Amino acid sequence: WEPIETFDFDDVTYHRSALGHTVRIAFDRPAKRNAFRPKTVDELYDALDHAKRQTDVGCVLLTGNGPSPEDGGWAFSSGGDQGIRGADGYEYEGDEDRASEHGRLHILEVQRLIRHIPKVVVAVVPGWAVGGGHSLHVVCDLTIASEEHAKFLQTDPDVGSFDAGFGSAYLARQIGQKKAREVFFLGKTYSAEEAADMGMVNEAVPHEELEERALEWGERINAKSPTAMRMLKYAFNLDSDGLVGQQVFAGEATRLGYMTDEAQEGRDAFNEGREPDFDEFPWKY
Ligand code: 1HA
Repeated sequence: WEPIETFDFDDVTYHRSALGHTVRIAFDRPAKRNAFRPKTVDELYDALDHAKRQTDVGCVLLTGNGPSPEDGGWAFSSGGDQGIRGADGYEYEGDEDRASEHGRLHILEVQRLIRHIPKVVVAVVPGWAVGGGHSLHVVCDLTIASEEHAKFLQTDPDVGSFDAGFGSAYLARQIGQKKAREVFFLGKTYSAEEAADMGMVNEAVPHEELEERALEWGERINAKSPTAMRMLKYAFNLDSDGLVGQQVFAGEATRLGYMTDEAQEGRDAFNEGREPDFDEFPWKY
């Protein structure tokens, strides 16, 4: 991995694979099980947005650094940092420029970015995926998890929180209504293998091989047609994203349309002040 020097992050690391076209974005608060605070979310958003604009990158790995220097524990993310949760959201701590801002819940903006980024986002889960961290893995296109250390748990209602969007309703589309309700209502902890059996994890792999396997997935993904992959991701999203899903899919259809001689004739005719001549373009069936 080679570090991407564009940013000076504290809570997130951002790397690019030396060989291929995969980036690795990781929570970097291992002593707190990679809980996120507003600063973490800002950095995560900036890294994802930067990755989005790299036209030679097809796969983003989202993971959590570890182990914890305190006790050796591993985590993907334990969700919102409860220590800085204020009355109306998560507050900027120790950041004088932003300390006056109201509480934030903008991890939801990161969820939307993961949904809309025209690349495959893989959750690489080396340990705990809990609360808002669990919801993030749910939103990712694929999840690969450590056989030994990954644990999946929803604590939202234990701390008086609820992801009533993708974290719950989209999870139900992945694992079914009864199971999704069990995840939230009983708050059981599931291993990687159990989560794979439930359909919310694609593969459980030995911890030592986790990143290597994730990189292999990245290489497989990067070898495919970017346009086909983008259209497929948006097709999968469409029926759970409503009109926004249609808008995103339709935007890509428009792009494909713009690339035709037919659409370019329409543009050229306007710019040249003449009537468009579409005669050579068939009404295909
Ligand atoms: O639901 C939402 C949202 C919904 C809508 C819109 C926006 C949302 C934004 C966020 C969220 C949420 O994420 S709500 C759910 C918040 N997260 C939690 O309730 C999980 C809390 N953590 C735990 O349950 C456990 O720590 C753990 C199952 C993840 C790990 O347990 P373990 O291995 O026994 O470790 P533990 O000793 O508990 O934790 C290690 C250290 O990490 C502790 O600190 P220390 O005592 O060493 O100083 C612990 O306090 C800290 N830590 C862990 N998780 C968090 C945390 N500190 C702050 N916030 C955390 N989430």
